Amino acid sequence: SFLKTKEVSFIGAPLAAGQHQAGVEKGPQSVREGGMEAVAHSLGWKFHDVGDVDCEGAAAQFTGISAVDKPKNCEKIGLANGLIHEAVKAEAQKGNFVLTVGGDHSIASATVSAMRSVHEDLCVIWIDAHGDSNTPASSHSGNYHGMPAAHVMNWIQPPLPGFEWLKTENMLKENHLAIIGLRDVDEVERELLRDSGVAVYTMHEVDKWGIGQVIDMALHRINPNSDRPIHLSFDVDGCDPSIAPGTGTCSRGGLTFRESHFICERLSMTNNLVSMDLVEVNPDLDEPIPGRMHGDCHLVTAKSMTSRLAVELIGSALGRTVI
Ligand code: NNH
Ligand code: MN
Ligand code: MN
Ligand code: MN
Repeated sequence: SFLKTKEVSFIGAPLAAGQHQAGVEKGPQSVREGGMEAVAHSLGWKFHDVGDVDCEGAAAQFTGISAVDKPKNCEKIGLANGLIHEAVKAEAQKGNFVLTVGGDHSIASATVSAMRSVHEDLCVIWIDAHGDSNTPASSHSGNYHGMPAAHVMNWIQPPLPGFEWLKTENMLKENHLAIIGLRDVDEVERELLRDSGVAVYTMHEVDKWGIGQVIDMALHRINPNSDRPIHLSFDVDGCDPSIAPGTGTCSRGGLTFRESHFICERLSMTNNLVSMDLVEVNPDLDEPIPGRMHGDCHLVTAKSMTSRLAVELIGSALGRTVI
């Protein structure tokens, strides 16, 4: 294994400035309160809660007018992400499994580059309804959470203010990234992805091949000899809104409950998974769990649909099996 310990480092990354819906900063607390530590313990992991990165405090260091109009909040996100990057790097260097809970998906340029700085050969599975591969020029919204994959592959030039910590040597090669679950991609973003070495599996491929084949194909592309450490960046909006309503940009026709779990289970079974992001859980937009709808693990205490799904998915990535 690429891990030196059987310990999870939980990093809360309550960043919300990469999109416009309030509430996503409550994601880390909802996962904590949802029983994450108890679930990790039950699976044989020690659990180290690093606490929340002070994203607000970091962002407040920047006052005045941004040097760029896209992405919105560029310097603020850059400063917060710099702290997230350092926190992830420090935990990864201990040999712990690094679990970063957002916050919006903006944090992934910080987590992926941090993991890359520790593991030269890192490959990444990115679960999302969206491509997150916009550049400031291709983005309609200007929201940075639609850009972190592009950024961490070095597609954004010139360098963004606030991101001085993001070094070229920690960026990800295109052929080390697979994105699964896509169904909402912007026009120019589509061209960027088509012309790239990124392995892209939309919901059409999931329907055609089944999720089992899709993950095997994705792993074959980015990790052909099964000798590379794997980072999972899981945007909960990759899941169907019927199971994950509590997120800012819902898109119909997403991954089912079992497909979502299968991804996490399958990656856990590789024994190469070293880190995971679980992002875009917005407790303010979430819906209650119908009273008779039982979960499969009594240790999960989350009270609403998407927070509960988040804890359960992380449990699967940490090795939970039925028997
Ligand atoms: N592609 C759109 C944009 O760039 C939407 C991105 N929204 C996400 N990404 N939630 O995961 O603004
Ligand atoms: Mn510890
Ligand atoms: Mn995303
Ligand atoms: Mn998304």
